[in-house]
Amino acid sequence: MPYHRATLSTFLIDERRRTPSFDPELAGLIKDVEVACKYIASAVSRGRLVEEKASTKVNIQGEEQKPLDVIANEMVLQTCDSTEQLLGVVSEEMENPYPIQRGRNGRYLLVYDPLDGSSNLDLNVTVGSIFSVLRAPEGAQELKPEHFLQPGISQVAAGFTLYGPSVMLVLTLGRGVHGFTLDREVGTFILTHPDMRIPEETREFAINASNERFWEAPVRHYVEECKQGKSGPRGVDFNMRWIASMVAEVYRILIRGGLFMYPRDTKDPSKGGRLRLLYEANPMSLIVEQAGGASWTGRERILEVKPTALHQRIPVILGSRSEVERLVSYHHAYDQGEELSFKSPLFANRSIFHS
Ligand code: AFP
Repeated sequence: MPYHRATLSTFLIDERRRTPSFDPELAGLIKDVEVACKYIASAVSRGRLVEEKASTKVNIQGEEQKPLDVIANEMVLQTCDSTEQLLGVVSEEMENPYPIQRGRNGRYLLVYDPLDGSSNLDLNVTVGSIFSVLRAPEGAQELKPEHFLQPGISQVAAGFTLYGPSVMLVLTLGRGVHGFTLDREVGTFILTHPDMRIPEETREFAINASNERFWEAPVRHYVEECKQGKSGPRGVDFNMRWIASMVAEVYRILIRGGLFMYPRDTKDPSKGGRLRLLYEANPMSLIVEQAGGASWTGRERILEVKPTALHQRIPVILGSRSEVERLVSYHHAYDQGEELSFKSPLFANRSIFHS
């Protein structure tokens, strides 16, 4: 029994010792998010046993909600409703921001996707929650949607949970990435994965290949190279993965390295991508960068993108740094009018970062 290991609570106390500027109010807020995640973990593990209690509709994303999407969203709202540190919250499941009544002087904002990958629930596949914490504008007392439109580099904390064979919480406070496993018997998150680093050497990539006809040339080219394996320009065999649950994909990348792509495509050009900038791309990009990886749209570093709308979507290419850089260099070359061909010297071993 690992009695000597840090819990999330002792980790947050230690963080205050290690980093004097660390705000104890932020620690309190993270503890409330932890509680919400435990409630959601419990509901997810009960599956159909709790599902009939929720009424669903089509959400702001135009997607049919699952009962557990609604239950998880309610659990975050109810847990955070008395969080004085919070001015307000926005959720992937709600059209408008939700002001916290007791948080009129709250210095923080919470952004969350209560149940990512919920289309997998019927299959009993790993799903999770994603969250991001931003600073509220100084002196703001009335919550406004534009308060949340901050670039990802402004996040003060980000994390996600996994509701899988074990329940995990992965957290960054902007100083590395740490993984905690829920000891269900005592109801405590234990630090099991300190200082997570994305392995650089990788032979895996993840993309929904059914969208291939809608991809841009650089992505098609990258995937084709990987598929050619040993006999292609990369000279090694790759494995392809697709769980359709971003939390599970990003966790795999933290453990085994690799590339995750939901790139720009022509399927519905009005959307500008599949994944949500505030609820998915920004928190995951902070985690990936803090673990030594990279996260780009293909043309821009995601954390530097200034959001223009709460539910904005964006292309995402994240994972092991050298693979992201390779694919970004292909976008760059393509935009410069260079030929995308395996015969071209561009595809030997070049990147715009290390030419
Ligand atoms: P849901 O939460 O609606 O299941 O969406 C999950 C997600 O945003 C992300 O977690 C997956 O990577 C992606 O969508 C899966 O998309 P596909 O439907 O194209 O597989």
